[in-house]
Amino acid sequence: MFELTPLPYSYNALEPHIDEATMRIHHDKHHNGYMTKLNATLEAHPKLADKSIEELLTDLNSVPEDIRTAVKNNGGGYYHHNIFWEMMAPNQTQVQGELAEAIKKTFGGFENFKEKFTKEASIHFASGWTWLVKDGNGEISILSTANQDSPISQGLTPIIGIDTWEHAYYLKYQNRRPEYVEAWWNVLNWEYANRIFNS
Ligand code: MN3
Repeated sequence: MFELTPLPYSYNALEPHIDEATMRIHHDKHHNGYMTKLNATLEAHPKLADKSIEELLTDLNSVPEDIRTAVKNNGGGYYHHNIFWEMMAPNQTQVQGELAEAIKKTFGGFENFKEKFTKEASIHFASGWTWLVKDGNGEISILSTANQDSPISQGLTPIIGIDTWEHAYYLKYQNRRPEYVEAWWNVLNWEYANRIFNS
């Protein structure tokens, strides 16, 4: 059975950028909902019970066809929120070392990267996510995915990512998604991103 881990900080820790009410509903209702449905889906398949969520999503073809879509959607939703909370932090951190170098090399500088990513996340026409991902060769790129489709199902490692489902921002920002994306940069956990990039 998969479990819901508490947020690594308090519900109001990301204020004023991400508000407490949104964090409470997002974690306790939405994230919890994906987990509950995932567990219900896997109940009839005890053979899958020993697998980690990463293993399930990395190799969706090994998941029985009758539950594959449910695992992709609810497993993706469960996993993405696990890492989304880790990708944010109340204290300001900075991109460093090799990840900073890779961003410079790939996008011509941090500001260019930020602009490109912000634009992509702001216009992504779907309930989904926008990510910075790393491929098997250590190359990085910006990737948007629909629904809860996971970069790890494509063999890519998410380094940072933003939830662009309306439930992630609508209480505070309503239809102003670009404002939410701008605010999110203030709570990015670059220590996490640096660590994942180097792993
Ligand atoms: Mn969400």
